[in-house]
Amino acid sequence: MEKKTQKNLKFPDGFLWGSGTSAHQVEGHNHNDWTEWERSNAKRLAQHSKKYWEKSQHLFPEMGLESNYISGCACDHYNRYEEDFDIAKSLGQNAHRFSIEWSRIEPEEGVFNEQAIEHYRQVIWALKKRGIEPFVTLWHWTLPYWIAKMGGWEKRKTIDYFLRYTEKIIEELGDDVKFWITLNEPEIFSGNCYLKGIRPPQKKNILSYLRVIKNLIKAHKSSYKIIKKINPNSRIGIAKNNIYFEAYKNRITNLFLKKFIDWWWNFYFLNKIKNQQDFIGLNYYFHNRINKGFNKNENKNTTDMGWEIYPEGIYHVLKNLKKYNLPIYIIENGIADAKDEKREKFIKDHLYWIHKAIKEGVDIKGYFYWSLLDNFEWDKGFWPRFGLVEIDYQTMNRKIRPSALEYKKNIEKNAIE
Ligand code: GCO
Repeated sequence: MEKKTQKNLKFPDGFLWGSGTSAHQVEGHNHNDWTEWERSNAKRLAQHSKKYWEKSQHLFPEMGLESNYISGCACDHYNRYEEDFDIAKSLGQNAHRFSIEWSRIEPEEGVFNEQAIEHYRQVIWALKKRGIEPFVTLWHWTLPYWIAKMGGWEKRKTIDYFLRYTEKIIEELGDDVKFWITLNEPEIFSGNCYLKGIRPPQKKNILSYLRVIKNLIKAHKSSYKIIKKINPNSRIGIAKNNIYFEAYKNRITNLFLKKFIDWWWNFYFLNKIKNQQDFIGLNYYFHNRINKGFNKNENKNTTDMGWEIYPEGIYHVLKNLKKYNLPIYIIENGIADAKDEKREKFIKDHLYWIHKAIKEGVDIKGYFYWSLLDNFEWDKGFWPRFGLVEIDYQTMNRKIRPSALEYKKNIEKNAIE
């Protein structure tokens, strides 16, 4: 009888495999606009969770506690990065994304903290020593408190501050880093902070929202130029959260809405910076079947946070990015899954669709699972568990989840089965 052979789907040679974190979510002991906001909002968020997350309350009782919403010492990654990178290496990873915390670098206006810069130099070297390629984000949502007090991204002055900070970082660390991500998810940031008003500074003002987007575009373009001037060989992009939008039942109004929102959410920012990026950093989490402006997803399978799991969406999103003719790195894709029941399949299914896009000519060069560690999930706090590595927040012990070992098998084979 003929033996059934399993087919391996190979990824391109030199494909980067990694995972990511962001400073505020893992480092601990920061002082920035978020830590201030956490202090004054923890109580409200704890109370709100009791209603909003009623059904998952018993699974994650910590969501009802104020302490869940205070980043505090987070994962103590600021002190334990060597241990964490040892884990990443043991999991076969050859790339890692992290962010530099601006509030540590410039705690007061114009005052740069050399010790903090030295810290990140050590972090970068720690990665390189382990054969791990650093992807460094300059701004992952948190601001030095003095900038936030002055009006944050609504003010044009913040662009100048960002450029001065960029210049300092690139002069100091530029020689050791090839891949830079200037900004993380401008749409999610501006939408949550200036339109929905659920994250600091909690505004609900369309003009502020538009102003912030405009300033972020400007900030990226100018910082791109600064980085290139100092280090022409560096590769620069942003982290772009794209959503797979569909029109429910292909109804005409839904199609029209889909077209508009696709343009605004997925492409507007990228179009504006199309001459100032060397790669596209894609973050993929969401699918949205639009019906009269509302979301009509089937939600057959969801994460601990109730987000629909829809791996096929990443394929469509990738195909739609092909028109930019740039290399694409998937720099975030992940799942909150405390029991680690769905993560292995989640990763494999997404890799399957990514592979299909590669086969059809999309130039995809890397995949970074979000996240290496369980961490502080912004206004949700610590209860959502995204990590390949589980953190015990009492002891700070790290424990590798079984799905991480499955991911490792893919990395070692540079393939999925
Ligand atoms: C984001 C952020 C991450 C989140 C992750 C899960 O891109 O939204 O970069 O900080 O933790 O996306 O929500």
